[in-house]
Formats: sequence, structure tokens, C-alpha cells
Amino acid sequence: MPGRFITIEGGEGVGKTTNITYIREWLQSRGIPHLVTREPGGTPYAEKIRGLLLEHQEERVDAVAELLLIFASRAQHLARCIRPALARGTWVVCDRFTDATYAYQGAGRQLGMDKVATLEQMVQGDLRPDLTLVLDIDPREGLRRARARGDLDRFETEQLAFFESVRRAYLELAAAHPDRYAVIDAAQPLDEVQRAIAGALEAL
Ligand code: Z5A
Repeated sequence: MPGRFITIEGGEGVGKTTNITYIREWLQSRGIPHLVTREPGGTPYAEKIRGLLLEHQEERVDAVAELLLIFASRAQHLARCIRPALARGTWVVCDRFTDATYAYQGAGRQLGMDKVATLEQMVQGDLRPDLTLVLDIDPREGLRRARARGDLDRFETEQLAFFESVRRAYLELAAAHPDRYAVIDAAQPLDEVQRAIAGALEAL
């Protein structure tokens, strides 16, 4: 039986990293073979592309160049990590995936959803996550949490309006496909967030 594909999404500082530890423990305690990975990145080659995307650059990065780099790293990640794992029955938990591209490049960078959809079809074919957890929070609070942590990457220096578009896009995606998404209020105390995550995992 192929593994299940779970992605975790949301704006800055929503608690993806914190809650992936919880998901890992949840799967471990049930003896479900799994791997945890992330985007951009997830293989040595794709991680090099992540560096290009997140580091501050002297040259202004063109939004289409950014979009193509994201899908280049995704193609590598799918070919060398995600697809082989799913085929051998391993569940894959991925910190961000293509919903982030819809939210950050399609909406945040205003490239539009059609370009993202075209590349999604080319790179992924019919592969879509089985479950996408969207951790939702007011971007002001998310940025406060992320900034309290220290150094900001190239995306984290964007203005509030950018993150408001990102949030709206995630909520619209979730509303359009309620069977695949679970939207979780990430402003709640951590144990409440984790109770909601457990509910979505049980349902899967
Ligand atoms: N990107 C893109 O543009 N297009 C794409 O297609 C993809 C990505 C895939 C890298 O993402 C960047 O790539 C990302 C979008 C872009 N933009 N940025 N920046 P990333 O996932 O590596 O980085 P991130 O989004 O910045 O994640 P993050 O800042 O590391 O946040 P997080 O993992 O969601 O949060 P956290 O580290 O778990 O939690 C933040 C703090 O809040 C921490 O101190 C926690 O202890 C605290 N926390 C967490 N939950 C709670 C609750 N419930 N209450 C109180 N405090 C909490």
C-alpha cells in the first residue's frame, strides 16, 4: 500500500516546525513508517536551491525566476525522495509544498494561480497531498513569533500586506477543497493546536 502524503502549511511563525515534531511522535507511536522533509529542499541538490531562494541577494530576484527555482527543487525532491518513499509505503510529512507556491508566488508575488497550476501539472502530474494542515494565524502575530527567533530570511523581510495575501490564499485554497485541507487556529495554546492536528491525522 502506498504511503500517505501529509503537508503542513501556513505563514511565518505559525508553528510548522514545532508541530512537525508532534506529528513525527504521533506516527512513531503508531508504528507507521514515515519520513519528515521540507520544501524548498529535501535532498542535497534541492537544499542548494533552497539556499539560493532564502539567502539575501544583492541582485533583485525576478519573481518568475523564483517560481522556476522552487519547481526545480520540487522536481528533484519528488524524484529522489518523495515518490520513492510513497512507493515503498513510507508516509511522507513535508514542511510546505505546492500550496506555499500558490500562496507566496501566486498571491504574495502576484504571479497569479494559472502559472503555478501549469508548473504543478508539469512537475507533479496527478500527485497531490492526501492531507494538508494549514496552520492559520494573524500574520502580525506570526511575524512577531518569527522575529523573536532571530535572523530573518529573504521572505521574512516582506511587508505585512504580502503576508496578508499569503494568508488569504491559503484560506481560499482550503475552502475550495475542504476534503483535503484541515485549517487549524494556530493562535491557540500549543496543546489545543496539537489536539486539532491529532483529529485530522486520525481522520486520515
Ligand atoms: N516558500 C515559497 O515562497 N514558496 C514555496 O513554494 C515554498 C516556500 C515551499 C522558507 O520556509 C520560505 O520559503 C518561506 C516561504 C518560502 N518563507 N519564509 N520565511 P520555511 O518553512 O523554512 O520558513 P518559515 O515559514 O519562515 O517557517 P518558520 O518561520 O520557521 O516558522 P514555523 O516553523 O512555522 O514556526 P516555529 O519555528 O515552529 O514557531 C515559531 C515560534 O513560535 C517558536 O518560537 C515557537 O516556539 C512558537 N510557537 C509555535 N506554536 C506556538 C503556539 N501555539 N503558541 C505560542 N507559541 C508558539
